[in-house]
Amino acid sequence: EGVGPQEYTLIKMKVKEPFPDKLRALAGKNVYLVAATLRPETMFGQTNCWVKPDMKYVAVAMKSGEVFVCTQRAARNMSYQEMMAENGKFKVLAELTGQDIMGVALKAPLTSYETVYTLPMLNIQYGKGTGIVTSVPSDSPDDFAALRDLKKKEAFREKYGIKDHMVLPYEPVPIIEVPEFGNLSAVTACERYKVGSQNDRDQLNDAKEEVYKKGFYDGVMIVKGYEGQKVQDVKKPIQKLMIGKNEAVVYQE
Ligand code: A2H
Repeated sequence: EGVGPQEYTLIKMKVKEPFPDKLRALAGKNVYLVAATLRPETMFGQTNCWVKPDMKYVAVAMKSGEVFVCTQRAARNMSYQEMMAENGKFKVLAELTGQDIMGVALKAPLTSYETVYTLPMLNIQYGKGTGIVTSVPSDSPDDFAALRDLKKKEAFREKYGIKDHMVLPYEPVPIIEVPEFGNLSAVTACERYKVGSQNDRDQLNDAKEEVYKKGFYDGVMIVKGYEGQKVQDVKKPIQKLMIGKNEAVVYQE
């Protein structure tokens, strides 16, 4: 990683009832899967949440009375950022794996989908962010490739207990126009770099690099209320909007 701290926006994806077994004792509380993103302005295009099936997560008590689900590493970092009752300490309410929360229904901010589901992604790293990633297949090649894998392969869905209705109705949403890439830049980039699946790491890295730079410098919003505004100019205001509605928090590492 580079010098100095990296700032992420943590998107609070609210767990809907009924809670899965491992979270059942927390019923009645506000429980969130918290996803670390560098692209808060893309949250209009969320279609699902990613967790790694065999990764270990914890549900921790926040100062606010809410419960966050993330890696233990991220919980520790949060405890030094004034997010828990006592600095440097965190209270684990439940320990779980990604598989334990697979298929869970969530309410995510800004997206037009009323419910999004928790789905498997195999390339999530433990040592970055919260270990939970929100999915924007219109603008993230990783997300598009992983969602397409699930849509194409029934056996892949079955392996992780994912029902068709959690995946098949969800399509990339046009939210940002990028010159030469159109309004679904990740889809275009995956075609150009011949990304066949989420395991094509070299092709994906090329696709990501190009689309990420172009999107940031030349991307223009097409979402209602932000039409014609540059991505660079709306990133902070959209982050602030979600923070103001208690739908996001800033997190550093
Ligand atoms: B980004 P950086 Cl639309 N493992 O959010 C793998 N990937 C992770 C992760 C983890 N533990 N934690 C976060 N990420 C993803 C949106 C997005 C992102 C778009 C386009 C590009 C993009 C929606 N997914 O990232 O290594 C998250 O995906 C391209 C870099 O810290 C997060 O932002 O630079 C980004 O990677 C953080 O990666």
